Amino acid sequence: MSHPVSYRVVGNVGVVTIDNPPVNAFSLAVRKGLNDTISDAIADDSGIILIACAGRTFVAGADISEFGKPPEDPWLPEVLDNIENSPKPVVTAVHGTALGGGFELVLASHYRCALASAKVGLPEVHLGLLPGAGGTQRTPRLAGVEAALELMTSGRPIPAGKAQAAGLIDEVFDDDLEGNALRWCEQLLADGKGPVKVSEKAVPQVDAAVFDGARQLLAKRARGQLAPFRIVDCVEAATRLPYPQGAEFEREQFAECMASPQSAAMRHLFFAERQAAKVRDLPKDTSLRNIRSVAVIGAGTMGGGIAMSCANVGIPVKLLEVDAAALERGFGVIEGNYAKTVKKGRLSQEEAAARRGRIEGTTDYADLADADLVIEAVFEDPELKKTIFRKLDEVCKPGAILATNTSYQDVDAIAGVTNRPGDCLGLHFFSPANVMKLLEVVRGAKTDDDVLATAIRFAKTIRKVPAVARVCYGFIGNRMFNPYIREAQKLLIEGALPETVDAALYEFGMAMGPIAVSDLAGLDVGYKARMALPEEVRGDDTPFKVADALVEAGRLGQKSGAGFYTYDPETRRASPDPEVVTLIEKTSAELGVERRDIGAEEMVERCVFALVNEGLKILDEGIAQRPGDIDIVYLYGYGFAVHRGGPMFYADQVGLDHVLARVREFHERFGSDAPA
Ligand code: 3H9
Repeated sequence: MSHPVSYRVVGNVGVVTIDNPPVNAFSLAVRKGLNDTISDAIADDSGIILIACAGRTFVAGADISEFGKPPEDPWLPEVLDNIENSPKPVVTAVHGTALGGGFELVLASHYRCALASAKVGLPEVHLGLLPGAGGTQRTPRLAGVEAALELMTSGRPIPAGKAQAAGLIDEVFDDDLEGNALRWCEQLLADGKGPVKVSEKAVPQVDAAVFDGARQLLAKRARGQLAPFRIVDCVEAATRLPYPQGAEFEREQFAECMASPQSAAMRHLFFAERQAAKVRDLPKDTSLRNIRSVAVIGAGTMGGGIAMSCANVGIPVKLLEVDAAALERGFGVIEGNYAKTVKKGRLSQEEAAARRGRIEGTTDYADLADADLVIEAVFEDPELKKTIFRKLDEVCKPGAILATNTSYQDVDAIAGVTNRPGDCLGLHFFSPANVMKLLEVVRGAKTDDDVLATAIRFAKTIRKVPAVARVCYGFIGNRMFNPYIREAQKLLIEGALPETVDAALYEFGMAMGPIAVSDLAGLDVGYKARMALPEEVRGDDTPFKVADALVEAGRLGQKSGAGFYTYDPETRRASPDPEVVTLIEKTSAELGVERRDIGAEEMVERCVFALVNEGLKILDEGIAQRPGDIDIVYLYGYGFAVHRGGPMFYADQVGLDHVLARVREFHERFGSDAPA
């Protein structure tokens, strides 16, 4: 491999170029190369040093694939300190994204410029880490404490213009980064500007309440996570300690985060997300079909959300409903959603109008003739779906991709009613579809390779995270969710209460407990889905006795104001309901179950290991390609705690022997599913 760091002199400027595709990460070779090249540049006749990158982006940070391996010198903080200590001024020029260690390099340089299109940020928190090469100490010195806290605890990159306004970037150029940066370097020299060390600047002082406020906010926003709180500690240290001691403190915190199971989990998810978009047996050169227009059938919550996801990225959508009234209702919801986003200040009125304008209503199938992709999103009636696919087969142009948004039905049977099963597949969105990031791409037995590859690219185009599943009842996500919910229901009958089960799983890190989720989804939805199943698939209904009694009493969950909990009509706040306790106790008595105290640990193990057990069966059957794909489904579709790494990674962390022993025990004692 050619050297990833090169050097040339242009006029008075020593130009250092980092070229380490794909994202110029700080691998060992880059760290060594940069260190050596800077020493050479300091020693030669150039008057000023410019660091820039080749390829599509500036440095995207430390090389994450090296994490967890024994560290090798030179260490990034050392390289950056050498740069800051250069007797010649050092300038950095950013294009693409300067992230993590990449942005820390920018902060360690003396002058900073960027293209207007560039973004900078410190996203380490998403890897369970904190900026460990001076970022926590230098950022508040330039941008102040509050801006630094926001940048690092959110991990969200900001555009160059905003970074300039915050004092993190000095000059922003619209184009010709190299030309402009070289001219700026010559100007700095002509003006007699020398090195300006950020580490020598004072940190603007703030009231201690700022840190308390940040911790309180994070207790909600980053519940259970270690790194965000350590970031606050580091910034607080920056306000108290001189730079060298502050940097030392940062390094200790970084090392602790790096060694934590949380960071291992989040690093796993980083790579798993990128892997999930790859299909093992799909040839690399698989051609792609163009998706320039989409049609969505059904303007309900799902169809409307899918239409918005497409319109939001500029794809024109035809939205089909049975009649004008249904269309009007659907558009009412879509317009309401856009209006809410505008009200929150996240979208301009003009942009909202443009997005809405891309969605055109129709009641005529003939209008779908030109669509490149049609997504059927009507309710879960297999016969209705088949009727729709027969119509699509008649009207759609050759080469159009036909997708069903079914949550659990047989995609092959639906594709089988058409004369083009190769063009068919499942695209399973999660509700609300305009918000949730997961897209389960369901590969039918006959789905053509290019259809699958196109669907994966389409998922990325509409800013979703794809995970590929084969056909089975419920695919990856919902199939695993069934045993999870069943265990939660059984816990109620054995002695737990809705709020204790939910509290245990919430504490574990789930976005919501399983009972609250059932109420949110609608208890009738699960009820109807189970009733529609053939007896042999349906299994034993006993665990659902309480849920079914609630449905029969008209308590359908949040939407009817009462389910396992009762809901305040204004705030939707859930409260435990003594009537439900009575019903649960009555059900236990009827089933002859002696209620017992159940600890939080057992509740978590019963529910989470049920997920893991089904996940292993899914892997065994080849429904999912890899454990990481399952983790991605659970992270983005079901609110599984990011710092646990997903159910399969969590199982590895606690030990598969332990999981197997407990699943066996639960199977024998409580009739839980048999081990995979
Ligand atoms: C850090 O810096 C710690 C320091 O504070 C302290 C150290 C002491 N390393 O995402 P893409 C790979 S922590 C290794 O598909 P995009 C990625 O796996 C780091 N590999 O492209 C993929 O590989 P493959 C803080 C990396 O255009 C390929 O590059 N930095 C790294 O959609 C393309 O990636 C971050 O957290 C890396 N740092 O997005 C930034 N980054 O092709 C993480 C990417 O085999 N990176 N790869 O699947 C990103 O956010 C996005 O990759 C980026 C490009 C926005 C840069």
